[in-house]
Amino acid sequence: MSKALEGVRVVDMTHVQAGPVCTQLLAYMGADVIKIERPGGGDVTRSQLRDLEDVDSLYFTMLNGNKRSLTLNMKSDEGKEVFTKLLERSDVVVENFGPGVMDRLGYPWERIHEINPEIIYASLKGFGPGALEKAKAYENIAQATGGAMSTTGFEDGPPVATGAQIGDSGNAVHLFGAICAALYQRTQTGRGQRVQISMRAGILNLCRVKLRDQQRLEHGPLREYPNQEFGDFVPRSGNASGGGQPGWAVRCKPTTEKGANAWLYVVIQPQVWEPLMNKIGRPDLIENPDYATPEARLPHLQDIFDVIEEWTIKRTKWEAFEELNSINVPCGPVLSTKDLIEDEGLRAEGLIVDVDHPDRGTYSTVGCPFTLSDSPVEVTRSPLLGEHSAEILEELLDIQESELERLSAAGAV
Ligand code: CAO
Repeated sequence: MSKALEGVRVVDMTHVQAGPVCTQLLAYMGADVIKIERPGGGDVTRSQLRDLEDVDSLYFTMLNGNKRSLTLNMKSDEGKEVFTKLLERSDVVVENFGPGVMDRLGYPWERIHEINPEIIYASLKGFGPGALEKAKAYENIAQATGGAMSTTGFEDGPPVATGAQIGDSGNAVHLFGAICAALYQRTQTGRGQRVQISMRAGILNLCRVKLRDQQRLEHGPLREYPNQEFGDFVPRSGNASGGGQPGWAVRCKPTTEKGANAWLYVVIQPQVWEPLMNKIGRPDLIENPDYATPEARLPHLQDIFDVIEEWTIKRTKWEAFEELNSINVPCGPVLSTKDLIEDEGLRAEGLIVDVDHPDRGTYSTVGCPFTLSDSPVEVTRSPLLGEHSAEILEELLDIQESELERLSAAGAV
């Protein structure tokens, strides 16, 4: 069966997390992704957070599956020559270097567009134009500057970063979507274009509802929030959804000595109020005027979740989930990373996948988060550094062994 992006060649100059996750998605969709790396060390993540000596880290292997690796010294004349030819023969080039790096290498957008007017040049930076434009950025800097940290955590505690990598992997998804849109437009115009995203822009997009609440504040307190007092900005609201349906994480019976993650997240839709109160043995609250309607419940949400917790604490999170789910109460157990990686259902779904690697043996990785009925994904391992250099140079640029030796001796590949 064909793949959605079969025939699309991607020059992948990305490193660390945000860029590589984007190009891995392009590769999952069938694009030929050629990862360009500095000879010697390659992407810095190959050797960061290593669990095994001298073996590509899980940080690298889990973000760079399904790609080919070409080593190229972009600061040498020979390396630039090869890169220019690659651009001529490719559809997309992606990079997430610090500000100004591509210009310093001699490849601003104008030059790339001149070399190949059909190529899509996608870049991800920390920030767009303005005061922060020249700043480098990592995950939590994006979360801090895009509105995520100031709205995450509890009111009386410090701002908190999420475990989900919304700045890096989250923006990789934004960039993936933008590249696919540009590829589609090219089918009509025949022209490539420049695609740009900043990590902060992506976070802001994910914080859209918090900006909604910022404007609602002008008309009074946010009554769906558990907070008692409001200033002139959206406060941290713990585990409240702050949305149309109130929710909270309630404690359950621990199953391990440490009791880690013995929690269930419960949402009270209006239509489940009655069955929920019956289930937890509090039918007296159903018609109580302080609790009978969603509006009446707003000032008492904390009391209500305390009452629910008196019931869940006698059950494990899975027992409580089964019982509440059976009466259609939206809820979900708080799952640990151990729960997830050992989950047979996620493996059956192809979301946790085992891959063989020549140096590290088998490792588990995360598969493609979506499915296309006409474009199956087969997850393959990440490449070793420069594993496909000879193959790519011969196949695409007709560079034979003797020339390859010259390039290698010059330190270009
Ligand atoms: N051959 C030769 N040189 C190469 C090369 C190659 N194949 N690939 C990269 N380089 C060089 C670049 O030319 C550049 O050198 P100069 O600084 O001399 O121009 C350097 O390697 C890379 O610079 P950088 O600024 O991208 O890297 P850094 O480690 O200093 O900063 C990061 C890393 C992530 C902070 C920065 O790249 C950045 O802000 N990127 C944009 C935001 C982003 O993606 N952040 C995600 C981080 S994941 O948590």
